[in-house]
Amino acid sequence: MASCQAVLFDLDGVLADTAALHFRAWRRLAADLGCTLDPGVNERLKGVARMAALEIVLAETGRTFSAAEKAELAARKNACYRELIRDLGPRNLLPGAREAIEACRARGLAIALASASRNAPELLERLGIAPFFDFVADAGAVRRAKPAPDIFLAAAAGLGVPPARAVGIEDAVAGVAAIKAAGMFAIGVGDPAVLAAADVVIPAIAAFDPARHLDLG
Ligand code: B16
Ligand code: MG
Repeated sequence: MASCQAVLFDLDGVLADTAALHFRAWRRLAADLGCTLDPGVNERLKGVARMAALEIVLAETGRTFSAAEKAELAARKNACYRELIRDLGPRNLLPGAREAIEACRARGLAIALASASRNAPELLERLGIAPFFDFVADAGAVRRAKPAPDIFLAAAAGLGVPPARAVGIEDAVAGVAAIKAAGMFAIGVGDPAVLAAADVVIPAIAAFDPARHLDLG
């Protein structure tokens, strides 16, 4: 890999455990529809944009829904999720998340967020880390969601860094696929068996060490 100039962070599951809150909101929606979501479904929902995630949840119900019903169900899930994130604060950052960001900044690396969540800007504010980010890619503005590379390419472009000089950090299978499709070095956070497509896998963001995991030239 060419020497690294930028680090592109995913949010849910990397910097904060909001994946669990997304799943709670999806579970509540499924329960309203008379269906119980298996924890295994959560892995498939991670990093997946809202409407695509809704399709995964609705498939579990075995029922069909009109476009208008789907729009209402997605809005209902988002309202529930927003209720769940209302009280989040800096204490909800995953251990080592702030230190990982600070370590990158201390080495002069540019930092961007490449989250699929349209709630990401609000989350960064609540978590108290918004000022650290040089650029936040707009999940609502990209044409194709993860596993397409669009959000990571938008993040690198926003920083003015070539994709080959950027590193992405992701917890989701769809996210790692997006980083690789963007031509970037991928650091997976989680289980190496699940994130087999990543270049390096660390168990949690607390294990991230720029000096060890990045080519700093
Ligand atoms: P929203 P990430 C993703 O965030 C979540 O992992 C995924 O579960 C969620 O469906 C998606 O954001 C969309 O979120 O409904 O808030 O726009 O992991 O890419 O930071
Ligand atoms: Mg994620």
